[in-house]
Amino acid sequence: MKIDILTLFPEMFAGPFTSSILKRARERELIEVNLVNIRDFSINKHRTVDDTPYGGGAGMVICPEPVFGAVEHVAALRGSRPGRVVLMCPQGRPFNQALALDLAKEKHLVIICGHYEGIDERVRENLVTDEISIGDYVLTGGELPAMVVVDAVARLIPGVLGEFSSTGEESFCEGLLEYPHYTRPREYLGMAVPDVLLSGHHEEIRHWRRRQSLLRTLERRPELLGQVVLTGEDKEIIKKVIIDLQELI
Ligand code: 4GM
Repeated sequence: MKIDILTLFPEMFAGPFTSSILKRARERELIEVNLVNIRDFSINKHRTVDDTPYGGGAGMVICPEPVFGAVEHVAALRGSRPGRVVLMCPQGRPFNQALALDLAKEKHLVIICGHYEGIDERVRENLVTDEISIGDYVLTGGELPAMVVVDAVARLIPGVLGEFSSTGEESFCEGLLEYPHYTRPREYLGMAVPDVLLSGHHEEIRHWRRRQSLLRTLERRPELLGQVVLTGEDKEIIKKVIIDLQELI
């Protein structure tokens, strides 16, 4: 996958993209990340990219010309229009695992990182295909959100996590939260690993993990359960939880 990131601060991406799994994915050419400085497409000699808002008010707005120029540049570089042009912004659609899976199908992504009070509306209307938010909070720029999206998408590309790993067994893939994990030692400061995990009974372990996933989801994120297809086993587990709870009242 080719990812072009349009930003005023390309240096911010150095850490995450030159470490760990994203570094390896780039080395193996499973992803190609190209950082484009929006300032290089400024149309004035002072290299400015922002201006005061029409109608007045505080703050600055990113002008349309440098952003259109930067998108034209990446389209020419790639030889075609990008599949999706994403704008990271607090008003966007909430980012989640389903959207990451959808974006992971694309051959070419463009991500625009805004700043200041925002970006000229004509960029949104004519260039952007997807406005995405990583959460209900405002940041100083779209760079950290872009890194979050690239990380979540890249790990879904075959080969990025290694040849045999699966991205399917963990939180959100099935819509449930993940079960607890343990490794050695068997006992640490008096805290023991649950016996069932040491039992070697694969079926019991699978059932325990499923139950833990359901309990965690019920307790922490009950709204997620509305979107999950529950199996017969799941329904039995939940019924039993309800009966156990009723005994307490
Ligand atoms: C306004 C318009 C994204 C502000 C475009 C970006 C939070 C998020 C910005 C922009 C951002 C988010 C920059 N803050 N919640 N600030 O995903 O890029």
